[in-house]
Amino acid sequence: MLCGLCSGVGVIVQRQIDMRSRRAVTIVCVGLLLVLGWAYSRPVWMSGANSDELFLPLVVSPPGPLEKIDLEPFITGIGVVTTITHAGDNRLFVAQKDGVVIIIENGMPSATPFLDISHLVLSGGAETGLLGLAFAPDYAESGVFYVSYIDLENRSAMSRFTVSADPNVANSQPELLLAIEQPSYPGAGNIHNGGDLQFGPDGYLYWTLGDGQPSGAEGPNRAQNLTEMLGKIHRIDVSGGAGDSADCYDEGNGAYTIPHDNPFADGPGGDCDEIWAYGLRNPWRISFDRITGDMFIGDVGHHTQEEIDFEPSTSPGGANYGWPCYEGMVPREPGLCDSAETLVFPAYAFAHEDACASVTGGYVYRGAFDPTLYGHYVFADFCSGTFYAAAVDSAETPWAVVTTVYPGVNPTTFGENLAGDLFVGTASGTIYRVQSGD
Ligand SMILES: [Ca+2]
Ligand SMILES: [Ca+2]
Repeated sequence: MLCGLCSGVGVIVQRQIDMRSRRAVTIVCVGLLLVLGWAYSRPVWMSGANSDELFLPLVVSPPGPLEKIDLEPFITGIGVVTTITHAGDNRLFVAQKDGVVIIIENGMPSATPFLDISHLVLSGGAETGLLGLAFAPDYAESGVFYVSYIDLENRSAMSRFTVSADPNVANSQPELLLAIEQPSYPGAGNIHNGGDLQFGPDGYLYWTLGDGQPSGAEGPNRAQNLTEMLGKIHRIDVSGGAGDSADCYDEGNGAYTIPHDNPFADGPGGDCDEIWAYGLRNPWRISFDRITGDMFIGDVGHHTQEEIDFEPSTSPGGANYGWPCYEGMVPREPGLCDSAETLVFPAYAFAHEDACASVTGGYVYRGAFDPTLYGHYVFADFCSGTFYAAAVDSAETPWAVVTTVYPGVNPTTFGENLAGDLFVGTASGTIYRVQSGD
């Protein structure tokens, strides 16, 4: 269309001026179009602006293949990071293991915490503390958000909170919805607690709970037992919508409902109606792809395998991810499960190469800032500092995976801002921006 416009101008000019002038006008016109074309087609990063600003529609040339995962320091000197998320605006909310949530805005951490529930949280153990934070989809109107943590009774607890009249400070009075007893073992303490909270594209709240079993100890097969909550992913309705009553909780007010199509909903007693998926050991960080709605689960392994489970957005729920019958793809106690045909095996698994490996599930990058990283699910190994990027938009299976190792970086959690920029939090209190490198 632009070329046609230029020709049209040229024709009009042709009737009015001599050949030399026509040539000069044509050169100027083509030059203008080239400049306009560059302005509209340049990559986003050339604009020098933050990716949370609005842009004109872009025509970006196809990116080259991802070669390296780059970490750019974003914030340092905070506590152990367990959740990075947003509330539907430009602020980044960072939950710390000790029970404090801070806001990062314009690259600066807030001086005053958004929330401090350190007096409600048992955070002394390796895997205890404030573990999950999720803002209601209607947060801008309701001011409601949810926090999961290990409470002073050593239980997995989930509470509702509200924001105060100051948008940067929350009320610290919890409304305890439910709390679940957690086993504790001498020498190991209270571990494998899961604790992630995410709202799905269906508006329901998903909560992960590990099976609570310490490494090296045999015990009850909780992950396959549908009458208890541990070793599962739960799906509940906290919006006040119609649904069945809460079923399995040890403490709390049970002020949530069970979606009618939850896969094991059988009314009071029997199976726990809250369960969405089972057969999980320690689902440490789940996420939903903001474009496809697919769910990605990082499930921490035992002695041999770490795994990423993939659940398509079309899933009706009820998937059995196989623990403790299989660890990754490796049989462990297959007799504890129904036949292998009934199980969902990992989309990706990696073997332990030394004594320590612990997967931290991540996110599919869907931001506009980095076209090379777009469509990659980024996750990591807490122990070795290995970062993985799996090309999940590709039709190829298994996924093509790029790895980059950052020794000494212990990634604890990933998170997105509103624009889809990807961040990783660490045990040392540094948050990095995750991007493609070369
Ligand atoms: Ca039931
Ligand atoms: Ca599994």
